[in-house]
Amino acid sequence: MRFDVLTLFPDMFTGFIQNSMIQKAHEKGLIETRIINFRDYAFNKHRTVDDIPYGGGDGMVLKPEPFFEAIDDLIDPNEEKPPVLLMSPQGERLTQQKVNQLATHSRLILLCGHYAGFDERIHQYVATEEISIGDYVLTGGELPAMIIMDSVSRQIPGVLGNTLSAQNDSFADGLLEYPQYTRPAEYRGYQVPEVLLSGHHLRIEKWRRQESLRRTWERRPELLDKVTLTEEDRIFLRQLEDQQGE
Ligand code: 4FV
Repeated sequence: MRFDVLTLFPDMFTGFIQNSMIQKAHEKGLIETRIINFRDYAFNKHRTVDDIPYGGGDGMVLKPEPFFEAIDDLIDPNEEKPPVLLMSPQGERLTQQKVNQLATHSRLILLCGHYAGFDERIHQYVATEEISIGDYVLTGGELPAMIIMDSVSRQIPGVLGNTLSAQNDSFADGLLEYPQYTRPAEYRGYQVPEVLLSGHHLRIEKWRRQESLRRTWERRPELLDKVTLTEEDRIFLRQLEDQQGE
């Protein structure tokens, strides 16, 4: 997977790329990242990348030229155009399903905005899709870009060491993850659930499924509509409903 990131603040990515799983994935050659300062494509006298909004209003808008020039330079017209993702609060909400879909591509171009946002012609004629990481306003698109790079990289085979597999992640089966425990079995009087100490894998697996169902039912019930439930799952959820009714 190759990430090309267009940003005004390349240094924000240094720490992210030079640490933990992302760094190892680069060393293994599983992912490659190019951080491009799109001011390098501002060919006007003062290399300005933003300007006042037509029609007035506060804040500055990112000019179209640097993005059109950068994309012309980054994409060879003879090759298939990779997804050009524009981070913005107006975008499609990022979900694990979307992450898995993005991870099927060999290259992603990420546009990081700033100020009051992008000239609309960048949305329309440069970006192929818009992604939002949540209904709140950030100062820039860099953090959303890192979130996409991190979550997509986890889906690249070989990126997660063998100890960890994306299959066990939250949302991998559409449910919230079950509670996790590690040593010591008792700390300040707080016990690890006995079933996890039993070594009885079938009982542990059942407990974990039920705890995922319980947690999802309590915190994100809307997710249950999208999950394939077994008859056993339905019986357990009905018990929770009945208990709540008592
Ligand atoms: C954002 C979000 C976000 C808006 C103006 C940066 C800021 C500036 N991006 N999900 N929420 N972007 O707030 O993706 O462009």
